[in-house]
Amino acid sequence: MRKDEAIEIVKPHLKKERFEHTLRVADTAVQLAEKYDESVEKAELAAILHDYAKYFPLEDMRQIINGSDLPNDLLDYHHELWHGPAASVLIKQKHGISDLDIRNAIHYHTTGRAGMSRLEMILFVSDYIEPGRSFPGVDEVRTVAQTDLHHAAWMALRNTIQFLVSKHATVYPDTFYAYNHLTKRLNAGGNDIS
Ligand code: DGI
Ligand code: FE
Ligand code: FE
Repeated sequence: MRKDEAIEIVKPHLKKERFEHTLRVADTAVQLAEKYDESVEKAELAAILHDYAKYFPLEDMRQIINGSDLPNDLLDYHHELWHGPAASVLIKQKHGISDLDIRNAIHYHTTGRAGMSRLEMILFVSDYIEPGRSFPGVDEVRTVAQTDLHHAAWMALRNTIQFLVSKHATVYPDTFYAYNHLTKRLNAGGNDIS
């Protein structure tokens, strides 16, 4: 699918700010794909489509999740976690995108997961560091993303877990699995991640 076709699909479903966020995530994902030798086309397409289902009615997302192979335990967690998995199903069913790496990048863009592919990490980090984001600590993640994608993904996961815990929010298991996986990897590599 071409970039302009993907934009036409998502644009009617996104508010203005969310559409602008989407374009910034796409720019960031292209930059990271160039840096880390990933397909620029895949990174751009995954980024354009990643928040496709963000404003779908909760009932629609619930139905998509129930009617698919997606884990039903998603429905026991915050509905913010539903839009990535729902979009990964929709882009295949409605728009014929079957590339599994693109679909996984979209599926896991909110939670992360253990053993993310390079494309998955590029989208995960791009969504976190795009220039419109102002989370505490985001500048540090932006800097690290220029030299170490795994470390940047680890920092984004750490910050998100800390943020969720500070709000007494639940944390979806995949987010912990992603964090643990990258922690082991970084420790094994002798990186100082203290
Ligand atoms: O859709 P975006 O706003 O661009 O970003 P996103 O898809 O990363 O959604 C982030 C929101 O999801 C953020 O407000 C935190 C929330 N969230 C709720 N529960 C979890 C969670 N994020 C993660 N990683 N894990 C959770 O369990
Ligand atoms: Fe999202
Ligand atoms: Fe997003």
